[in-house]
Amino acid sequence: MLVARAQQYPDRTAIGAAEGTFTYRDLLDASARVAGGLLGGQDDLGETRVAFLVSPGFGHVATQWGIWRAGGVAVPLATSHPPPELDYVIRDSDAGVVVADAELAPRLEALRVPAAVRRLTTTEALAADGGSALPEVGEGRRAMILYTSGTTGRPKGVVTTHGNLCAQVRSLVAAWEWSADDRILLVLPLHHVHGIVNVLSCALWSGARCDMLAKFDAGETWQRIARGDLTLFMAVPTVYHKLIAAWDAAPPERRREWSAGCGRMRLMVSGSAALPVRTLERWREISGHTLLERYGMTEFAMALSNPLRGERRPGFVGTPLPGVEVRLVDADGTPVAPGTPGELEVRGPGVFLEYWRRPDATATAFGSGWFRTGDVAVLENGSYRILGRSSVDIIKTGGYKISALEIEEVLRTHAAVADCAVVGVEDVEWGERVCVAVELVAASRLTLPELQAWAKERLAPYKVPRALSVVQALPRNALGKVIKPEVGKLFRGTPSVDT
Ligand code: MCA
Ligand code: AMP
Repeated sequence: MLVARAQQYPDRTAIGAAEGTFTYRDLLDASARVAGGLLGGQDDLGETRVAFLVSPGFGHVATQWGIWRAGGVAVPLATSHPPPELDYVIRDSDAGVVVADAELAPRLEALRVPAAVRRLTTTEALAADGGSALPEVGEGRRAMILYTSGTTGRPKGVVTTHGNLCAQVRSLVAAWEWSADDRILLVLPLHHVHGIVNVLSCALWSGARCDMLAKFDAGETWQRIARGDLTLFMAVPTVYHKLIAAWDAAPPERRREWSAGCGRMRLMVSGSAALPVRTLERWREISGHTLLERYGMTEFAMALSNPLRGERRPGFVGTPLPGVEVRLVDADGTPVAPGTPGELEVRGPGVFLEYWRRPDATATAFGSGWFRTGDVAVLENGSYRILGRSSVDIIKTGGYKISALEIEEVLRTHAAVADCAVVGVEDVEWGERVCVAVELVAASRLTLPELQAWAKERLAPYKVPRALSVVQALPRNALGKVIKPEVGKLFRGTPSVDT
């Protein structure tokens, strides 16, 4: 569908990036070449997983579209991830091909990628013949796998079909009234839904323009906003927090230019984690915008949103988006009355197909036919409010969802760690920060910088602990289970330490 729509406005600008500006015709041509390179004479990739390590920019989008046009399943790899995390995604998705930017390709050398996996650089893929016949790819076919942390084991692959993606994009385009005249700045990573669906795909579906930064930077983001040509901005609360800090530190003349740039936009959106009311209020003072807060999850993209027009209630995430049904249920799965908290369940054409090669996890998540989110919410005066999660082991930091158990498993392999417990501790900037309490192996020593340096080689940067407490014994209940709220108390009031 994206391709068919792009053919209607070939001369409009699709992407603005460090490498230049590119029209929809450029994107159609480049993605056809990538598709030809991936096909290498075959008719159809037939849902082969294609993992790709490509920096945000035109090459990334051309690769993503090229994979889809060749009938493959797109598996984005995070440019911030260390080798073990990349290795896990490539192996778990059982990728048949790995595409990487020439300058990022050496990172793959360090991995134990099976010899049968084909490797291609983006330069090679883009140099292929764009004239190959491309397959018809139906809506029911698998399109993408994104990795998400859960309450058990390692991250799971969330499989969305082309039909799911279409439904997710259509819903947001309708609710937030995207048009070809929109222009958005992408500052979020491209291995998660917020950047991929809400920003990039909605823009390209609409014939709009998406300008991309290689990486979020508060000063650069403000300069782009100040130019006054953006109509939309979407980010996680931590990004707004950082933009506020940069504004507060800027001289008055610059503040005026930056705020004026916000005044030219039609909508600014926050999501992926709870937006603190204080951040919403401060942002309103600076920008004149009441941030539109919405609620989503990798498994279905967006479900609830405050209105584009009408009152946006601080602390609330609004009502179901077009095409989305939600309900709140008690522990037995029985729907609860308005005003009573319950677990949020979601149903609709945007809800994912399955967890990749995990039929048990898929069956559990869809026990009742509805998808169980694990989030607890309440309906008050016609609007939903997220109260928290049913599991203490899911942490949201900087908008990233991570699993305490996964981090603990890695840290337990450190020679000095006899046992450990990871918790998310509330933090004004990051939402939560990752903290760890450790029982040491006899006669060992461990400092936070040592642990961080060691962890950085094994875990994504946002999973690395920011505080360490060495304890004689972890607090446990009568059954020997660690009492996480007690662990959390060890860190109240301690400053976070960057790595
Ligand atoms: C980085 N640092 C941290 C964290 N991450 N400190 C505490 N907690 C963290 N989580 C430290 C680094 O160690 C570093 O310190 C300094 O901050 C800057 O690191 P850097 O990586 O450059 O950070 P950044 O670029 O400023 O990153 C902040 C960020 C990023 C832009 C907010 O975290 C981000 O892109 N988050 C968005 C994730 C996202 O897209 N989530 C959506 C998932 P030092 O300088 O000392 O080394 S999808 C989803 O949730 C659903 C579908 C939904 O509803 O949207
Ligand atoms: P992810 O798995 O990265 O897609 O993250 C999804 C989770 O982010 C949800 O299950 C929620 O816990 C959280 N989340 C997303 N948006 C919001 C929001 N506006 N308020 C509170 N939590 C949110």
